[in-house]
Amino acid sequence: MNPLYHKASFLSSVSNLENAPSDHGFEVAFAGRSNAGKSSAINVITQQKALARVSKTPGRTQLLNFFRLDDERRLVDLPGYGYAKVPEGMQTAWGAMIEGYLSRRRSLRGVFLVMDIRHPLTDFDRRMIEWCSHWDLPLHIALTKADKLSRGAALDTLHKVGGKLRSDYGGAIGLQLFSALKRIGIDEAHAVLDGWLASVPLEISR
Ligand SMILES: Nc1nc2c(ncn2[C@@H]2O[C@H](COP(=O)(O)OP(=O)(O)OP(=O)(O)O)[C@@H](O)[C@H]2O)c(=O)[nH]1
Ligand SMILES: [Mg+2]
Repeated sequence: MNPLYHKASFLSSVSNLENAPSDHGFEVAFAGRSNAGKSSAINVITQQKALARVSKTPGRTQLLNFFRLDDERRLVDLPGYGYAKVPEGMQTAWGAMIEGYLSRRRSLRGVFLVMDIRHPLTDFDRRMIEWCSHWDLPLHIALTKADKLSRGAALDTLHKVGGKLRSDYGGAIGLQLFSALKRIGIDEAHAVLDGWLASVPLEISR
């Protein structure tokens, strides 16, 4: 594993883009439905138990949470979408904030979209995929909680979702199995993030 990830530290939580950290360098955003497992994915990818807050109550992360990897690189935990109990006004505000972030954030190098393998490609996921394609943002999808299915069923879902992505959006979207609990797909996720973040020399470890 690139030592960069293990050095991740909390930078800031913001409720609007104006307060986000300076927009330089390279950033990867973790997006997905509420409760899909975004924060858990960030923790296991950075090998830290509680960097991003994991919650049993969906819809808790309403802020953009920035994590610093080094002076030039960050991970961002985006607020989860599509939680039914969130009032409609808040859903609209969510959409505006995410859309603003995706369209204006110049350091954004890619979107890591987390989908619960048992509920892939919801309407909200599709909206996110369309936004990414609209703004030419590289997109990679992790089907997480793969531990909830047998290996065979997980692979079956992987192939079905892959087929749908190809037929609906063409071939440019990465797709993998993932589990924060059983640590499935961590190397694959690191390789994707390395590709998006490693366009400048790695910070020399001190
Ligand atoms: N079995 C299993 N449970 C997981 C996995 N990843 C996350 N969970 C659980 O799913 C729930 C939600 O996880 P979070 O990481 O908080 O999800 P989130 O997408 O950040 O949710 P919000 O911040 O509310 O949008 C928690 O109870 C986690 O423990 C996984 O790979 N396997
Ligand atoms: Mg979260």
